[in-house]
Amino acid sequence: MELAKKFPWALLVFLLFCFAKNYGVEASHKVYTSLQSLSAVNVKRVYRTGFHFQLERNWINDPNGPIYYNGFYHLFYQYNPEGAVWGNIAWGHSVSKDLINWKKLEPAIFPSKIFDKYGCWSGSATVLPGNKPIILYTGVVDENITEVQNYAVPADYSDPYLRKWIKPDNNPLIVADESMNTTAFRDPTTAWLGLDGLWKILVGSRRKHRGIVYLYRSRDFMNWVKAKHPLHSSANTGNWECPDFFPVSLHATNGLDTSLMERNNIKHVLKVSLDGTRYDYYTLGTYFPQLERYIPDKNMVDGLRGLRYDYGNFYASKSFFDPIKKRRIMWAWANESDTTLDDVEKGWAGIQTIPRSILIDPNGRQLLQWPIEELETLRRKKVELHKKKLKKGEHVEVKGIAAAQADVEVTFSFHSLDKAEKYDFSWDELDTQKLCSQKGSTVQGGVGPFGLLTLASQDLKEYTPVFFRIFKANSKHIVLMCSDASSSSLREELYKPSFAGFVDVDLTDKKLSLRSLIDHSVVESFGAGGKTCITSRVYPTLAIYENAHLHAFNNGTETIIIEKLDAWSMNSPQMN
Ligand code: DQQ
Repeated sequence: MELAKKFPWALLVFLLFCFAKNYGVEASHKVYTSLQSLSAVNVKRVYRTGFHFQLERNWINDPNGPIYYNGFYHLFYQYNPEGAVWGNIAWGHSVSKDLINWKKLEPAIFPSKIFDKYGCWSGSATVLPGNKPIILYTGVVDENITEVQNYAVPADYSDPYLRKWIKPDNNPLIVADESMNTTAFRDPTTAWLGLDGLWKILVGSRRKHRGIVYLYRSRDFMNWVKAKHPLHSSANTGNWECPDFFPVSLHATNGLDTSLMERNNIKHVLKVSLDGTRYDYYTLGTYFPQLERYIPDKNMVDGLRGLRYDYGNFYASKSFFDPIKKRRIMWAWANESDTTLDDVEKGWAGIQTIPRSILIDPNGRQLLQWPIEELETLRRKKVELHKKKLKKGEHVEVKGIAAAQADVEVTFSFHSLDKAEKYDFSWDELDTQKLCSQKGSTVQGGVGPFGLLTLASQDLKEYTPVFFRIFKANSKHIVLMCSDASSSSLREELYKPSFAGFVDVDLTDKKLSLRSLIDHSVVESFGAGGKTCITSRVYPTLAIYENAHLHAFNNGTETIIIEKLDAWSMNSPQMN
C-alpha cells in the first residue's frame, strides 16, 4: 500500500476494477477477495467516533461473547486484522473496567485449524461453575461455508486479561446432521444450566425460508445432543443469525443471570438477527423447560412485523448478565452507511453501539433500553433550557456545547392532541420508513414533527433530525419516531435512510422524552425512556467538529414546550 500513498489515483483505479469484476459477492457476507487484506496506511479521522467503541483501524462487526471475569469486562468482536472490509474473520478482544474505557488486546481466536480454517464466526461465552469462562463459536471449515460449532478455553485462568485462548483438538463439538442446512448453522448462544442439570444452547439456522433456533443439551459441555425439535421456528422469516435468549424479571429492576430460566415472575426474550433484512427482532414469551419450547406471548410477532431492538443501523446484538451491577447489558454492531470504497479509504469500518441496560417495560409489552450509567462519567460542559416554547416553524439553537460529541436529554410537552393528523390505515405499518421519508421533519403537521436537529451545519444544508409526529387513529394516538439521514450529508452516493419506528407510549401526561447520543458519524436515540430506539450512521461534510450545531425544532401547528433540555459535551474515553 506504499504504492497507494504515492499514487492515490492508482488505488481508485484498482478498486473500481475490483468492483467491475464483482469481487463483492452479493450475500449476507460479502467477500472482497482483493480488498480483505489491504491494510490501511493512513486512518482518516473525520468520521471517527469520540465515545463509541471502535478500533484504530480495520473492520469490525458483531459483538461476541461479552463476559465479566476477575475485575474486567471482556468484549470480543468479529474482526478483520488485515483490512477495512469484512474477511479473515477472527475474534478481536478488548477489556474494560467500566465498559466505557477500552484496551485492545491481541485477537483471542483466529482461523488456524481444520475446524475453523475459513473463519472464526460469531458466538458466545459462558462462565462455568468454578469461574471458568469458555467460548463457543462457529468455525467455517471450507469454501462452501460449512459451519460447525467449536469451543475455546483460556490458556491461563490466573490472567485477568485472558489474553491467550486454546482451541483444543477435540473440536468441533457440534456438526449439523443430514437434515440440516450446513451453511446456515451458526452463532451459538450463551449456555444456561437447566434444573435437570443439563447445559442448553441455541444455534441459529433456517430450513428453506423458515427461521429456526435449534436447541442442544449437554451434561459436560463437551458432548452435545440436539433436542427432538427446535426451541422455536417461524415460517418465512429466513435465516436466523445471532440468537439471544434470556430471562427478564417482571417485577425487579435488576437483570437476571442467563441460567435463571426456570423461575416464577419472569418472561423470556428471544432475539434473532434476520439475515434477510439485517435488523434485530425480538419477542417476549414463556419458556417451557420440560417441553423444551418457547412460546411468544399473544400479540407478539416473529420476524418482519415484530418488535425491533432498534430501527436503524443496529445488527447482531448480544447481551450478557453483569454479575457486579446485577444488570443485563446488550450492545450491537452499528454498521457503516458509507461505501466500501469509503471504508478502504478511511482504513476502518464498524463501531459498537453504547452498551444498553435492558429491562422489561412495566406494561409488559416491550423492553426498555437505556445507555449504561457509566456513560454519564464522560459528561462535561452542560447547558440547559427550561420551559421554552416552540411555536409552529420555530427552532432554537442549543449553544455552548460540542454539538458533534454530545449527550442530549429533552422532555417535550404540549397542551392538547386535538390537532394531531389523522392516521391513514392504508399506510402500511411495515413501511414506517416510507412514512417518515414522505412526511419528513419539514412537512408541517399538527402535533409534530418536533424534536432535535442533530449534526446540523450553520446554513442547515446538512442535519440529521430525530423527531416525533403524533397521529390520531380512532380512539387512540399513534406516535411515530424518526431518525432521518436523508439530509445528513451533501454527499449523494451514501445510504441515507429515513429510519422510523412507532412508540408504544401513554400520552396522558402530554409529554414525550428523547435522548440522543451524538458522536460525529453516529446518532443513537432513545424515545420515551427507551421504548423505541433508532441509530443512524451519517457522514456530514459541513457539520463536522466545531461546525456542527444542535437545535430543537417544531414544525407542527400545536405549540410544543421544551419542559427541560440538558445537553453535555462528551469527553473521549481511552478507546483501544
Ligand atoms: N456475522 C458473522 C456470522 C453472523 C453474522 C460472521 C451476523 O457468524 O451470522 O462475521 O452479522
